[in-house]
Amino acid sequence: MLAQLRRPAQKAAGKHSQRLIVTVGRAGARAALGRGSAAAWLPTTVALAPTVPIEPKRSFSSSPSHVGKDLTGMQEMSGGELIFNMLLERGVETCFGYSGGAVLPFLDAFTSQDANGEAKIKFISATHEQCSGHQAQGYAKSTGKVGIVVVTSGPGLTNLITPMQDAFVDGVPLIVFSGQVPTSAMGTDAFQECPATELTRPCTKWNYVCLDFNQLPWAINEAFKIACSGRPGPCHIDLPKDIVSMRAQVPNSIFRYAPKESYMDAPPMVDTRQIQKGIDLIKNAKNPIMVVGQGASDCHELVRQVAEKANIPVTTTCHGMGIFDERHPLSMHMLGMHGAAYANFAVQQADCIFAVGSRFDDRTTGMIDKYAPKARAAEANGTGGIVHINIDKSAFGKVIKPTVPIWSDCGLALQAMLEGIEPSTEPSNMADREAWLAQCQEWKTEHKFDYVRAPNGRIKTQQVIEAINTELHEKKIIDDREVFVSTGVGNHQMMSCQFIRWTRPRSFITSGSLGVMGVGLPYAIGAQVANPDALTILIDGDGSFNMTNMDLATVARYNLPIKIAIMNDSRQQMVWIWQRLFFEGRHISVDNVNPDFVMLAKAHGIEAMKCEREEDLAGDIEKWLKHDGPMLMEFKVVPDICLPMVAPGKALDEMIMLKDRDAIYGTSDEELGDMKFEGLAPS
Ligand SMILES: Cc1ncc(C[n+]2csc(CCOP(=O)(O)OP(=O)(O)O)c2C)c(N)n1
Ligand SMILES: [Mg+2]
Repeated sequence: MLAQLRRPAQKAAGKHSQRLIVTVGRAGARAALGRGSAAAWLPTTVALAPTVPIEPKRSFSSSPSHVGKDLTGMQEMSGGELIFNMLLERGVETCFGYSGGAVLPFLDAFTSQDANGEAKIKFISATHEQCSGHQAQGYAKSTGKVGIVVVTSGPGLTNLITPMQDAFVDGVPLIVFSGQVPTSAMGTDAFQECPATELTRPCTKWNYVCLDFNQLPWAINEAFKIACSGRPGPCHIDLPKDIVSMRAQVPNSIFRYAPKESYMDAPPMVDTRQIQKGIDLIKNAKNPIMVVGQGASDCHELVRQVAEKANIPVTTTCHGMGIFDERHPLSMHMLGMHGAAYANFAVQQADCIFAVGSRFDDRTTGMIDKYAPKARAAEANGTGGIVHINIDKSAFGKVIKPTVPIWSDCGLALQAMLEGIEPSTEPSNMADREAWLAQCQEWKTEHKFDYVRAPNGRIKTQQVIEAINTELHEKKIIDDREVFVSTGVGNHQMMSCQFIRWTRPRSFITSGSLGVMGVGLPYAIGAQVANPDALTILIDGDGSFNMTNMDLATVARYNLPIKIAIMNDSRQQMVWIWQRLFFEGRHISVDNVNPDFVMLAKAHGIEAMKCEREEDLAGDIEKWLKHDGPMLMEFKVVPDICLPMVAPGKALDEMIMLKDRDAIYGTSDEELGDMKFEGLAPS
């Protein structure tokens, strides 16, 4: 891998080591406006100016508004200033990151201030680059805007691999800028050198190392376009120190106002034949259900209109939570491995599955061979099947083969379907639909999320989350202001899905696909920075919190009023359960030796309290949520199993239910249940 990098890098180093000042010509400006290609950029119109020493001076000031700006002529600036000014034109207000030698020439541009002495782009410094990456994801997940991360070379960049892969699989728009050693040192195993683009290739939609000053504007345009177009995802630009330090005459026209619409690829044209096929299938189905994923985050109003007009029950994935208000009578809440039994029953019994912006992640299908048997049978006799809207063509058939694939932006497709979607008024069909909706309601009542209370007035994670939910809804907090909830990964995460009634898209900030423990605190920081007036709540596991709790320093530094709840069960309980069920109760590496979380928070100057009794729960939660400023509440909880649960190798509707709890979990930690499991533990 390194050998591959060395050859071009060393060649490039030779080519550029003499050049200190260049003039970016018109071809460059063309490409910067998004109409050129890398090839159009390269040196034909680059004129070498006399060599001068690199000076740490800044001469260019940019404003995010194009109005009244002189776009003719040229100005001298460094590579770092060029990137910074392009970010401003793209409306970037906040970046996340960490310092380091190789990135200093770029970082220096962030000291730039407006007329009021405010930073033109706010720079949020974290305690670890992984935290910066997850913060930028929290920012992007909660707003739909691109998250920007700036880190140094070597370890700065390697610490970002997890956030990049997390963003890749969760479809989060992210642009990472990493410093790199000077081109003359690349490939020599120089101090803090790593083969950056080689490392990030598999976990980005696109990456690039700028070996020439002239490539900078083009690379930035590409990164914004690719991160935001189609299914969003991460891009990475590696910035050798000499390229970013270099000063050049740059055409002002590069800094033309650039809203999202100017650089994003247009969505695919809606294919009206596929739309009609989808409408026909849904209209005539007797037992349809909508499965809504995060791809529909920006068209929640249309999701509601379609569901109501077609009179179809709606279930969501964990990233789709809140796109369809869970208080709506048609809501079947979350489906999947720890989803609602009623949602899973409905999917397996449906003759038509209408998937909107979801990708059939294995956590939502159970065993593929046994998925949606009724819809498959209906497909075979032409009366139903699977209608799948997705903007990512590769999602079709990756896991589940659709009867009708609709390659489209979800909003455009739903808009096109809205008019014709009402159910067929054939009397037999009407009666079937009524019966289906009644059946769904019956399942919903019979199998609502529940748990067994802890003895002796002690509390459980489910109970704490239920009480937080009660406070949010009964006091109408969730109606009066925006509320974001982030989590770590484990039982507390799934229990948050189960016991909070979600009402708005993008309000649940979690690591759905990579399942990264430790994301909760930095995600919450990113969401709070992006939405300063919102109530941001972190519901974390003790194990997950231990992975990044040093980022309490970031909460304190920026005085972010995040409300942190630690579900302290002294265990990595989700994995503890798998050991109990699938490894005959042999436990290893799942006990947590925890710090005193209250003292830890106080050491950072953050208010903190502990709650362990049922009678204190409601009052403590009220106090905690009302606190002016950040506050940590440690809930000392009795560990439990998260049910329902689709065991591995089982169909979506073959769940371990609450009534099976004693048989599998036993009645105490020492006493195992009798139920034996076959197959592998979940991963
Ligand atoms: C970085 C990382 N390492 C390991 C895992 C595997 N894993 C999944 S859940 C879990 C336990 C989580 O413990 P905790 O945060 O305390 O949550 P709980 O299940 O106790 O609520 C582990 C170790 C993971 N998801 N992420
Ligand atoms: Mg735990």
